[in-house]
Formats: sequence, structure tokens, C-alpha cells
Amino acid sequence: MNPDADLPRQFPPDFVWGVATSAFQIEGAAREDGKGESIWDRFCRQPGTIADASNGDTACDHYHRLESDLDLIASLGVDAYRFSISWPRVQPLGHGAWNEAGLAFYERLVDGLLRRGVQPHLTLNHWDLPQALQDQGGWAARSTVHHFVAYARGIHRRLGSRLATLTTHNEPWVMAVLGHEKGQFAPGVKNRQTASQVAHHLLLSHGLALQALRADGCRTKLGIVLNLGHHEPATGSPEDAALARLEDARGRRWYADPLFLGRYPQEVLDELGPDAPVVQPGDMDHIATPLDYLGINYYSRTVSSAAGPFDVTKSGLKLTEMGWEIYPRGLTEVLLTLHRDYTLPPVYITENGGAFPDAVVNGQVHDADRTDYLRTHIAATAAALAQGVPMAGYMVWSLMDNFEWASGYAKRFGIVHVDYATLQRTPKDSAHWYRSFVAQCHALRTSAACAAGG
Ligand code: PNW
Repeated sequence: MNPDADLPRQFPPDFVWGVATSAFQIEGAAREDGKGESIWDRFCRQPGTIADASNGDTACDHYHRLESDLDLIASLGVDAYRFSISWPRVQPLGHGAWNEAGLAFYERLVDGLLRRGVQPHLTLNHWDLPQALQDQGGWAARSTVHHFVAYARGIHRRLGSRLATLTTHNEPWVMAVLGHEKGQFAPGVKNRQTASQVAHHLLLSHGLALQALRADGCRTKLGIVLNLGHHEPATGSPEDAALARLEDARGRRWYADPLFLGRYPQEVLDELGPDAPVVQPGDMDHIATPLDYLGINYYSRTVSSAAGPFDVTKSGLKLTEMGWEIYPRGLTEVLLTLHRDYTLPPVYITENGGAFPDAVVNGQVHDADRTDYLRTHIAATAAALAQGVPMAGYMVWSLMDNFEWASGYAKRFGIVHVDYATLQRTPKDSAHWYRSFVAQCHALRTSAACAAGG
């Protein structure tokens, strides 16, 4: 019995299959070759912030293992690799002088991917803001918006024409809410007004960067990545339904409505009251600059319960090691909701995956739960595609085990195992499954070309 037999056929031949990482989570080399300090370097050194008191100083040592990691990516047979640039590695203070060693590293990365036939998908901001900019107010300060646009232009000038896509920000909700309202992520601020201003500045800097790059003659596809969970009421009560609508407005529409409709959802503005962001004339039009694609990171659903926090252990669904419910149908639902509410550009699932325990036996790493997770979520992506959502690609989070932010190294999302004592990489069973799944999709691609006489 092969449960995947029919799955590859459900995707078009040009569908992009990839794997994803981010700079801070894998690179290490935190103080080498002129790299500046980031807010995550600083945050990790504050006691009590990271579960295992670890940091990103070494991480997966990707900075020193670039060539062999590129070979590893190529060995999976994927079409695409999604990675991010560490802003302080290329521009240590976040403005002004560029660090040539840092730029050269990303140039080697991009050229190494192209040589191996893998498309580079670059993200400018996966959370590791230069600490020097944080010292001037960080994302809460409007000056950071303009520094980000200059950074985007510099990277585009150097690498733009060689990229498949260029993403401005990864998950503005996480940076705004977990970083500035709940304080669980860098920079560890706990202030709702700051969080709403940060969200506005992230969106504004995204829109202004798109305009600036297009004015510079950019022909690379430009977009943004949002983390979206599917919001559901815990019961059929009107209270739970109302809360689910409000939480959907806070988590999804606060970001997607400005991008696609040019306005913030009124119910969230009302709720924020004096904590609503300062919005200058013209800002909303800048934010609504058309996207070439939208990236969606999906991990789980969010259940809204007016009676108090919803207990995921009682839902009957299996949980990942993060305590997140495994709910593939939510991915289809999120995509259908977006398709209903907005006119979507091509959509990539830019992250999807799970933290699971690995069984390391005789040099093999068994992770059947992860393979199940990936297969069922790929099927959920196919279901959205069949219902008209313009899906363009899917990328597994993550290529390899890495620094899982406030959870440190204890939570493993990789399809490649990393032994942190030796930094040795070992593809897990899920990596072998994904390689063979992608190969089946590619085999159909060849036969489609033959059928078309190409
Ligand atoms: C994403 N939440 O983060 C990030 O883009 C990755 O860097 C990260 O490793 C991955 O998901 C797994 O966590 C999130 O609390 C962190 O809802 C937290 C949440 C969502 C996404």
C-alpha cells in the first residue's frame, strides 16, 4: 500500500517543492567576519528567555559548512531553498556601511544554489534586527522603516536578479505580538501600543520596499510571508463564534486586510482604542502595493473559547512536541478563507512541518510522525488547489534541526537530524520520503512535457 500513489498527480508540473531555514537559526558565526550584533544575540543572553539557556553562537555552524549544506539540499532533489539574510551580517549597524564578507557569504549561497539547479528564495527579515537599530527604537521607530528600505535596495542591487523570489518580512504577527506584546521573543517588550506600532511599521516598510525595488528596475517576484492558523470556535455558542471572529481579525485580517484591501479591520482598531498605531496619510496605500506572491506559514489551528483558554490536550487531536494540534484540514480552510476574502496572487506555503521526537537507531533516524504530518498537509494543500486557490509551491520547515527560538535546541523540526555534539547531519526517514515524493512529482513533469511534445 502506497498512501502517496495519487498525491503527486494532484499538483501541476511547475509546482515548486522546497525546504526552508532562517539565518539566526542555523548560521552560527555570531561574531565573525565583521557581523554586527542582532536583537536575538542580545535576547539570548538575558537569563530566563531561552528554555535551555542556549543561543545562536554556533547553531548548526552553517556559516562554516556552506558547501556541504548546499550538497545536502541538492541531494534532496528539491526545486527551491528558502533562506534568510542576517541583516547585521551584511550591514552591522543596520544603516550606512556594508560588510563585504557578509555579502560575499550570501553571494556564495545564491550562486551555489543556482549551480546545483536549486531556486533561491530569499527573505530579508526573519527577525534578527541589528541591535544598533533596536537601540534607536527598533521597529517601533519610523526611522527603521527607511533603514529597511535602504537595506532591501542594497541586497537587491547585489543579488536581486539571481533570485526566484524576494520576501520582505517573515511573520509580522510573531515579531509584533510575541516580540513586543507578550515579550516571549526578541526584543522582549511587553506593551500593546508598541506592538501595534511595530506591526504598522513592518507592513509600511514592506510596501515601501516593494515600490523602491520596482523603481530600481526589479524583475524578481516580490512578496511577504504571514503566519496564519485556522481560527475555530470551541463550541457552537454565539460567544465562542464572536471570539473566533475577533481572533481571526487580530491574527489574520490585521495583516492581510491592509495588504489586499488597504485598511485595518475596524473591530481591532476599536479594541485597541488609544493603543492603535499612528498612521500617516498615504501609509495604507503604500502597504497595499500589489504583491507578486503571498507566502503562508501554517502549523496548526487556533480554537477560541470564551469560557477561558482552550485545553488542547482535551481536543482528541494528536499534538506535536510544541504542544500544537495536528490539524491538516485547517491548512485547506485557511487557504479557502484567503481565497474568499481577497484576490490572491500565487500562494506558496513557505513553512509547514512539526517538532517530533526522533529515534536514532544504528545511524538511521526514524520519524514516522513527521512523514505523516508532511503527507497529510501536502494533501491539504492539494485540496485547496482543487478548489481554485492559486497554489504555487510548498516548502518544508525545516531543512535541518536548528535553534527553535525560545525553545532552544530541544525542539527539532528538521527532516535532517543535527547531532549538536559533532554537528553531523543525517537525513531522517522523512527526508528520504520527501525526496522520493518530489522525485515522483518530477517524473510526472517529464511525462507532461512529452505529452505536450516538448
Ligand atoms: C515560525 N506561534 O515561527 C518561524 O517562521 C520559524 O522560524 C520557526 O522555527 C517555526 O515557525 C516553528 O516555530 C513561529 O506561536 C513561532 O504561533 C511561533 C508561532 C508561530 C510561528
